[in-house]
Amino acid sequence: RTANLTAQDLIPTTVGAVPETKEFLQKVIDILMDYIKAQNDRNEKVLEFHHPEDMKMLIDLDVPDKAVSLQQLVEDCATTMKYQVKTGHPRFFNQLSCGLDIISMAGEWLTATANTNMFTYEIAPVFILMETVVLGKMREIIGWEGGDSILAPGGSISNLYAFLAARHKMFPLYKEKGTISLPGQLVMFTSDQCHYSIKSCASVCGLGTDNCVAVPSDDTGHMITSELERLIIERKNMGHVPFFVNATAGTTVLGAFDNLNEVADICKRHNCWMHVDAAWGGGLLLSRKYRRTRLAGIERADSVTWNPHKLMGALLQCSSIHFKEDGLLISCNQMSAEYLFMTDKLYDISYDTGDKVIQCGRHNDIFKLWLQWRSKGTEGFEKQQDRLMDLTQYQVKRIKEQSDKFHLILEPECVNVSFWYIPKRLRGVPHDKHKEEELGKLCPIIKSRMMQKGSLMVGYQPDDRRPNFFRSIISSAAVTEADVDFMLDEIHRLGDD
Ligand code: ABU
Repeated sequence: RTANLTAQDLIPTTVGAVPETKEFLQKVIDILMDYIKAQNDRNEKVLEFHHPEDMKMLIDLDVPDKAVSLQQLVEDCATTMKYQVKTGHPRFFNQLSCGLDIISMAGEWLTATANTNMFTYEIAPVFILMETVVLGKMREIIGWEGGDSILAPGGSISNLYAFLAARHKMFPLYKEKGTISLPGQLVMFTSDQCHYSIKSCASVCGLGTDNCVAVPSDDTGHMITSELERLIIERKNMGHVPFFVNATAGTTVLGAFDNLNEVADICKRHNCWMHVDAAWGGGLLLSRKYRRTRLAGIERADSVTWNPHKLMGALLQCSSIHFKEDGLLISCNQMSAEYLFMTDKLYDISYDTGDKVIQCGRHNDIFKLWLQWRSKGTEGFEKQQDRLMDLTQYQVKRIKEQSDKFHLILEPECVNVSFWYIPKRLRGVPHDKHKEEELGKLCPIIKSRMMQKGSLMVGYQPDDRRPNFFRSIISSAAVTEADVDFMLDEIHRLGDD
């Protein structure tokens, strides 16, 4: 039936078109189920790679003047999914956010169906209450009583909210008077391994990136805290105003956790706001074992970024920013637009969260997380975190058992594993800078082969100390020990010439 119909023949334009609408949606669900089945089939490719110019020939991307049929739309959906990288495939180790949690996905469908905005209780009553409950629970897990939080569009924006609140807390006149109200040049500090969004705060908020001081890290990616203190004092002696320190709990490349207690001591001594960017490592707060060993001291922070769309496996996107002190978000960001945030409403307007943020429209990122949390319980999340860390240890063990073929760069603290593949010609050659250069040159070659074959995806990058090296990520519940073995065996197959 869909062959001759268009969107005009469905609800709402055609009243009573329930069977037609259902048939169309059922066809979309069939495509979706085919995708999920293929994604979980290890005989299927992770991706079917085509260069952009070739891809343009494989899918009709035109947005035409005349409506296409429903049948064509169904085919468009199938073609689109055919060429999408299967980020939930058990052999996708490329990105920090991956996997496909079915319950979270179901939440996302219903979220799309509800199609509401998160700025007022008036139009999103249940979702707003869910946000209150889940974010409150997350603050409790961080170790705070009270406080305030919001879901933001990604970790970078969450970090920006932390910066804005810190500046507002310490220099409240800034909101109305701007830079003239500041006592001098504000300076912020973060390790040279931090996510680039921290530096971006300095550029976006008028400090200039020269006033985002990169604190050196050690060989394993941790901020050298004695250097942090030295640099704060150095800037103070220059007449500057250090006010904000970011500690990273789970760096993007190496997965390192800064020493939060040491950073907290320094912030206290120098009256700086302490922010923890735990966008990546925050999930480990749910594990008693790893909270103790990786995140001790996080409760001493003033603000924490934590992305459930990473280690917790909530669907993209789902990022949260938390504050120890209640009231700061609203006081910092409120603009009191009267067409939305009337003060004489029927209900308690403290539930209108929209004026706490600098955006107006806010996507509903809570329902998928709330539903997922109920489906697992906090205990289920703990097991999930421990399992991901166990699999990472398994990978480390397998790398060490094949030390002729693989070189482990450091013992991982998170689920990032940094390593090189050693081809036949370099086995037994002493490890030095020259050998590292040669190993680095192989990474893009192996990566391009895996993408063309479609069998695997693992990322690589250089850092300040090393040329290119592989960084694999295990953050999907689909991954097993056999997939970890496949990853290493496949890199060997692709690189051994
Ligand atoms: N925002 C960090 C994500 C980067 C990654 O997936 O590798």
